[in-house]
Amino acid sequence: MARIIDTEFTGRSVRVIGDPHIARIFKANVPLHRRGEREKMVNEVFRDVVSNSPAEITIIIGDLFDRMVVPYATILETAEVLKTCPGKLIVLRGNHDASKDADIRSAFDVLIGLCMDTPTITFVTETYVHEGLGFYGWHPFKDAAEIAAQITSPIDAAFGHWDIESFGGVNPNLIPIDELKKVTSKVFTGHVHTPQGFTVDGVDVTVTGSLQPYAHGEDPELDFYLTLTLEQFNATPPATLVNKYVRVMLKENEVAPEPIDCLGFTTKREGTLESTLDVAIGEFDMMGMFRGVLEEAELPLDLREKILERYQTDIVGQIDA
Ligand SMILES: [Mn+2]
Repeated sequence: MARIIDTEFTGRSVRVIGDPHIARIFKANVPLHRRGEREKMVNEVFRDVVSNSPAEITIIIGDLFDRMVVPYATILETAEVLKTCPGKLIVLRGNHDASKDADIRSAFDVLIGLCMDTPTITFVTETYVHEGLGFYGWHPFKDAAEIAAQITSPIDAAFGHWDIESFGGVNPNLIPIDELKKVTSKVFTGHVHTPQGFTVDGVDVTVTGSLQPYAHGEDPELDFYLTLTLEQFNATPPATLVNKYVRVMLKENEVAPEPIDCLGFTTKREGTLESTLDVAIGEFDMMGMFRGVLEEAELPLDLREKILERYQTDIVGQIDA
């Protein structure tokens, strides 16, 4: 399900949309004939939550794009979707939307240019205050506390793209509670992909979660990503797994099952790192390398698939035969 929050602040309706990661490529462990499906699904959900937002203020909480550079068509389509938003649209910059290399212009920067003719859309690269709500963009060269200090008047809520924990050492993107608590007691953040909420120093923090879960470990609702023991896997009708990513945990002497028709399939042996070797031997390294090269060259997904399919049927098929 889409991770969006529909709420209200002193009479203004607000929709918060979790990290969309448009143009994300789902390829790890995805069967060849299912490639591209999830990408399409993410695009459709994104269009739906933006175009049909019931709110006066719709907020995209960062990481609109999955990476710095995406195909031209994707930027154009995204601009078109943003312009369908019925009310005011505020888009925060996330860490995936800007580079720490000052010379690089990202897809996000191009998108800002494309939307300049639409005054109802605001992109937030530092800070912005709108009708008593405070917005904080991710910044490649300024830390979160420095950005947060720019807003000094009380606000009904703060919206940012912050980490919620430090992983040792200095984390410049750690949620700047000390600064935020001076101006509000209600905070929303993207960046962390698993929805959750907590209170710290009297500040209510809501983590929207990404628009959809994008990996095992981001999906407590089990909408897409399932981790099963071999026993559970064998007891589950394969038809119920067709639109799931399935990870089968294997005990030491269990044999990896054959892949089934699903969005993604992988096995993991207890106490080891994730491994697809058991099941991916058929497409071994050449396919992976080939796919990587095509992706780097930014060929359109359907063309990529055609080339890979030709390779698979004409070359690998011949060798196998
Ligand atoms: Mn993100």
